[in-house]
Amino acid sequence: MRTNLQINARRLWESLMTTARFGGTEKGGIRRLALSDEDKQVRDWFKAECEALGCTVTADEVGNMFATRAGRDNRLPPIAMGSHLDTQPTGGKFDGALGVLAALEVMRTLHEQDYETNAPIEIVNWTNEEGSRFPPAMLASGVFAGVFPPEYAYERTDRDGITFLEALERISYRGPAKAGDHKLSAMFELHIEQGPILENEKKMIGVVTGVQGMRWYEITINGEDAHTGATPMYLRKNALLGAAQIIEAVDAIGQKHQPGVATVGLIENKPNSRNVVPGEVFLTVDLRHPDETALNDMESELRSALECTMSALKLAYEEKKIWGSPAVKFAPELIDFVRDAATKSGFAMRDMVSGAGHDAAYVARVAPTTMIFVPCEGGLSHNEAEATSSEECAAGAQVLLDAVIACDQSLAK
Ligand code: HGY
Ligand code: MN
Ligand code: MN
Repeated sequence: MRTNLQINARRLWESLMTTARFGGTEKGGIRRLALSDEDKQVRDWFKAECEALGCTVTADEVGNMFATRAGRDNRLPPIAMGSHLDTQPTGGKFDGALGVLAALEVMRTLHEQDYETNAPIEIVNWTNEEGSRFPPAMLASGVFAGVFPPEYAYERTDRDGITFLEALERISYRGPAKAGDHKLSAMFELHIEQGPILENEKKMIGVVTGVQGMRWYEITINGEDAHTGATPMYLRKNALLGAAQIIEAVDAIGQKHQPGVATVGLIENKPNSRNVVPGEVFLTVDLRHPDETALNDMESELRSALECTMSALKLAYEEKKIWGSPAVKFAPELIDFVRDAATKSGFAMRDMVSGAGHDAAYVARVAPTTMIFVPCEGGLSHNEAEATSSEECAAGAQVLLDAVIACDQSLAK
């Protein structure tokens, strides 16, 4: 039984623009760090919108939010549509928000059309997907998938020393349910591509088949604070010079291993005074590649670059791999629902592997999972200028709706 339910593009766009005000920045982006006051504002708004549709809204022990709409057979685990509402410090309006708000639009459409599904349908807002405030990324979906114990999440601290648990309790989103006790029949995540492929190829839908492997490292370089005027060049132990050479080396590793990527994104220089030779630098490294063996090569090249750079400059250093998420393949049967849904609406599509990390990468460990991409302008993301059109958001939401209904009908057989 096929349906012709149509999502409401204008209503979806309005919700995207309304919620963009929670943490909205001068330049038109969003600063809505995980478990911040702005995150609480959007969570409260989301909860009220879902309850207005008759959904029950709960939170688990790490703040993951579940808005559930009953179906005919509520013994079945829900079919979920999830993403995240937290953003980068200079994030855009669509990264994460599109997936949650398109899911809300699907829920609104089912509700107003009085369409009864067989299985319960659920929207999930995963806590702290970005990992910008509380590293690593995808932290709470990782707890849900059994990758991390909740205590690991609780003790993660931001750069001001505030713990995840303190922030979670402060916004009153620590729920009673154990993360992961909540089974899912399936999860679909709609997301902007955050890269240029769909736009360059004029494709509306990305049929995402998996996510590349990702690893994060934290490096502390120790030299010696010294006077910039009185200390001769040959006597210096300049930690910032060591950092500069490592930044170059990391970029060279990325260039050499394309389509892999390698980035130093966060750096803290101490004492960061114009007339002190820096004695200490903290920096982070992000390595990614679709192939685990290549990722291993990149990692060992990083370690040998550290070794020779630091000994040549007489610097001490400490390197710690704080996170690794291996390459993931999504569920073929869900990928087919996405393909069929895009075909039904006549959208041009192409298969692709996600360059960015997503909660779907962890949820795929405990439930059949897949993703849907739509283009974003210039492939730009993690940037306040991130943009996409109402038409593209609506296309993604329509494919999400049709894929979820097809999944529900298939499970009912
Ligand atoms: O890092 C990532 O890929 C994601 O945006 N958190
Ligand atoms: Mn995201
Ligand atoms: Mn992101």
